[in-house]
Amino acid sequence: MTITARPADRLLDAVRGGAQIYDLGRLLTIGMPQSPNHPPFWLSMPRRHGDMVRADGGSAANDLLVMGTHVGTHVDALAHVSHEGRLHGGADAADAQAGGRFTELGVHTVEPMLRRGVLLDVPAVLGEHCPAGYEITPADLDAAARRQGTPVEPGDVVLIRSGWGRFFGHEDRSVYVGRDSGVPGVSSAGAGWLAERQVHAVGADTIAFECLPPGQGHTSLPAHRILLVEHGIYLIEAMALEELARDEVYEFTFVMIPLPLFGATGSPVRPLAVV
Ligand code: UVW
Repeated sequence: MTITARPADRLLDAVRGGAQIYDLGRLLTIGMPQSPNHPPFWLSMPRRHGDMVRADGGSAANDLLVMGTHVGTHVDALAHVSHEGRLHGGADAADAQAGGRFTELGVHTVEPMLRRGVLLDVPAVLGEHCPAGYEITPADLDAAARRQGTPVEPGDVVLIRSGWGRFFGHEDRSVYVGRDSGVPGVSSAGAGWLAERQVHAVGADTIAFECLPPGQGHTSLPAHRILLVEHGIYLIEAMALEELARDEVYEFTFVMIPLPLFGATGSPVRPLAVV
């Protein structure tokens, strides 16, 4: 597997201690907010210290993890969404899923990402956090890129901050999920803007990347269709983008390694921004 090496010099700086690393992944905990479309996160400890004490007096604890692959900070593989029975590239979705694994477009085919990353900070343009259900428009994206001086280039990973990430840790998890109130994000027009720029992947600080209009739940996802199915652009959801925005870091080396889960539709990830 070939990995784009352009930002490697900055990574070397990081290894030498000359760069800062931002963790863009959310803590995975039981009860964290997640889309009702997916099975919840569950972790238990079936073996505790003392359950099996070795001859040398040592013992090991271990865990059992059960979770949907689209829970917490995660990447959507191209197999995740079909439209009118077709996956990206035109493959028949029914055929592709027949064996219970997506051999062609599963998340094991998503290469580790080492690319230019750009944060588009929309609240910095609007002067406030995006309200619930707000559709982030191409004009907003243009304005954010212009204000920051970071034009989007082909092959980039573009992270869109709406400000909604502040609700991830809210005691009422339904606020972040936004089933009734809606969630801000791009819709068809914004997805088209990203696709025109031939980006490699996109991400956001929200549960479904795209705008969820109030009262519609997670039922209609046009940006998923445009990006995943029509253009082969990966989606990263539920990202932690607050620290990048706080430090006004808009351009960075983006690093992300999906788990090579053979045939799966997505993977939990812990993306990094290196500056
Ligand atoms: C949602 O379920 C809303 O997100 P995804 O399935 O794209 O991970």
